[in-house]
Formats: sequence, C-alpha cells, structure tokens
Amino acid sequence: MPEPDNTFAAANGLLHRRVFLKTGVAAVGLLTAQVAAGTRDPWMKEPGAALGESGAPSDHESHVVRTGIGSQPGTTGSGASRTPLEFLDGIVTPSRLHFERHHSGIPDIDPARHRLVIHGLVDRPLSFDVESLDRYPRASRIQFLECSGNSGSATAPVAAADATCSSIHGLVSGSEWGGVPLAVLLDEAGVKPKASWVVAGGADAAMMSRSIPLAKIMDDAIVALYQNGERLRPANGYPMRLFLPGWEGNASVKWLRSLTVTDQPAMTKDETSKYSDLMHDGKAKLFTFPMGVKSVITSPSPGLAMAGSGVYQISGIAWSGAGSVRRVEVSADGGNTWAESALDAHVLPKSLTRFRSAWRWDGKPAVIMSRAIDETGAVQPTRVAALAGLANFYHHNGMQAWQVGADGGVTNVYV
Ligand SMILES: Nc1nc2c(c(=O)[nH]1)N[C@H]1C(S)=C(S)[C@@H](COP(=O)(O)O)O[C@H]1N2
Ligand SMILES: [Mo]
Repeated sequence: MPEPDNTFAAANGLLHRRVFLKTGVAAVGLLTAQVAAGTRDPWMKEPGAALGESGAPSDHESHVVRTGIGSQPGTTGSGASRTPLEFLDGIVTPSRLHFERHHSGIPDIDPARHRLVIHGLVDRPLSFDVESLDRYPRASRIQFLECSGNSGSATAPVAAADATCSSIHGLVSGSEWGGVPLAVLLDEAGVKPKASWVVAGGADAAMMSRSIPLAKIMDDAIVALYQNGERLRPANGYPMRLFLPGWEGNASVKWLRSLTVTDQPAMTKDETSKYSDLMHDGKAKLFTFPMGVKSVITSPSPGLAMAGSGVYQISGIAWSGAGSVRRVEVSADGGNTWAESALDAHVLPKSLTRFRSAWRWDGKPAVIMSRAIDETGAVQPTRVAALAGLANFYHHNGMQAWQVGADGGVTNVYV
C-alpha cells in the first residue's frame, strides 16, 4: 500500500521527503481580486530601465550583503567578511558575496606584471603569467571554500543570543573555480624524485605561505583563474590563486606567486603561529587540512521570522572535505528523531549540497537541527562530541541547533 504523501517521517511535524519531491504543500496565497480583475501595477504601465554594462541585484534585495566585516585592531588589514547564507539558495555563492579572509588587505595586482614561479626540486624552473596559463588545459571545480575558523564562535561556552547563520557559519562559500591543474604544470617542470612538499607563497603584503603535500598538488589542486565564469575577484585572489578542494581555506593561497618544491614542510609563520590545532594536552596538531563533514539550516534561521503555524520549507547546505554528501537528516525535536532530507540535483564531491525538508509547524516552540553524512560514512558530530577533541576554535563541525519560538522568532541555541 503506498503511503499518503503527507506521511510524517519524524516527530514534531517533519514530513517525508517525498512531500518535497512530488507535491505542493498548500502554503501559497489565494488569487487576489486585484490580479483576477487584471489591474496593472505601475511597472506595467511604462517601459522599464535601460540596458547596462554590468548587472546589480534588485534594490529590494539591498539587505543581501556580506556581514561581520571587520579588521582585527593592531594588524595591517587582517580581517574577514562573511557570506549572508540565510539569504541565499542553491550551491553557488554569487562572487560579490563570497566570504573574504585576508591577512594584509587586498593587493591591487597588475596582471601584466604578475608572475607565478615554480622552482626548487624541479628539473626546469618555470615562470607563468596569466596569458601563458590561459593556453593550458582547464579544469572546472564546483566546490566549497571554508575557513578553518568557520563556526568557531559556536565553541563559546554560552550560545550568543544575537548570532545569525552568517555570523556563525558565513566563512564558507561555493563557486565554480576554473583553472589549470597543477599536475600539468609540475609535470612540465619535472619534479625530482625526492620531492614531497610544495610551499605556496602569495603576492600580498602578508606574503602568506603554506606547505602543501605534493600528493595533494598532483591529485586535484588547480591554479584558479576564473570564479563563476569571470576572472577571479580581487578579494578572492586576482589574477590567480591556489585552490585545494576540500581543504581548509588558508591553504588555498591567494594572489599565488611562487610554488617551491621541497622535501619537507617549510614551517612558515602561517602554519606555526596559527593554523595548527591546539589539543587539550597542550600539544598541537599540524597540517590538519581536510574540512570535516558539516551542515547547517540556513532557513529558517535567526532574522527570518516565521509567520504562524503551517507548512514551511527547512533548507540548508551540507558539505564534506572527504567527498560527496551522501545524506542529510533534519530534526524538529532537538535531535531526538530524524527525517531524511531531499537533496537538490547537484550532489558534487567537496561541494556545497542543498537539502530541503517540508515541516508542518504547529506554532509551538521547537528546536530544529541538521546532520550530514558523507560518502565515507562520516557523520557530523553533535556540538558536544565535536568539542571534546579540540581545545581551540578551528575545524569546529558540530551540529547547529536553532530555537523556533512560539512567536516565530528564531535564535541560536545549544542542545
Ligand atoms: N595570499 C594570501 N592567501 C590567502 C589568505 C591571505 O591572507 N593571503 N588568506 C587565507 C585564508 S585564512 C582563507 S580562509 C582563504 C579565504 O579565501 P577568500 O578570501 O577567497 O574567501 O584565503 C587564504 N589565502
Ligand atoms: Mo581562513
């Protein structure tokens, strides 16, 4: 016997994912008398605006901007801005809203003068400019970039009442990155047999540098030249950046200037003073590159109030540095029962993946949360379990819970 389409899949109103895939949920408004009578709104009465060279969002979307923009005091422009996850859908972040993280501001690089040098333990040291890289084979990667400090504020002992999805989790974005596979360039340079690391250096005033295992460089690393179909934005590495799929953002060196092939890591300032993970026993883990399996509900979330009981869409993003997301589950009772979410069509490795569930909210207080499971079987941990391992805020991938109040307001909560 087929089950009816409104089958509940978990407690407190979570509907079977089939509801999302196959049926409407009767959440729409009724046809108004105005539309029925054929009344024309003002914008239908005269021609609209002229054509333009470059598009911009509707004035009605002016609230959709990066958040938490801030430089750390006493630094030479070290700071971050965050992607407004709660106002976005899909798996690709518009380039203008990609999060930013810089250690010394955004350099204004002249592509005609910029060079990428590959040297060290190679047979033939090589130098490339943008024009020469444009002649090489191209690879496209629709993948996420996440700062290892993302979600770090969720490690605080008390849940911040004014936190939003972007203020906690907005240091992750998704793009189509287009560029040249590094394996092609290193093969041309001729890597010497004893080589095992590559030290990547940036052309910003911070001269950010990271040591990367040669195996990763040869596996799926690219020198990215394009972001969502256009040249990289200056903030994201124009004219070229290293892009390391699934790995912590700081290793994807922007404004890439040098790749030095070595037989050991360089222990640069950027991988010893930070981007190493202090443990409870006082020792630090070095080179913790892959980002863990993770998800967050972007809607409903703080700032997106719910207007009374009824059927709502719970939607969010899931990702894993280990590969594809296999499954996402959503709970509406604080993690006691779980229902499988529907995934949007594009389930790509090391990419943001969009999930959706239908929820019949009864208007009473509820705690909603999500958990992701990746293709290796790794399950996103609870917040408490995630914190047990680390003594600092890097690489936090615990579950995020949102408290829905009887008034429809949504707040950050720990369970
Ligand atoms: N040259 C250089 N590369 C850099 C950085 C930097 O400050 N300088 N910041 C790193 C950090 S910490 C992160 S999280 C990512 C952020 O990339 P985005 O600004 O394109 O989001 O770039 C990394 N690459
Ligand atoms: Mo970062």
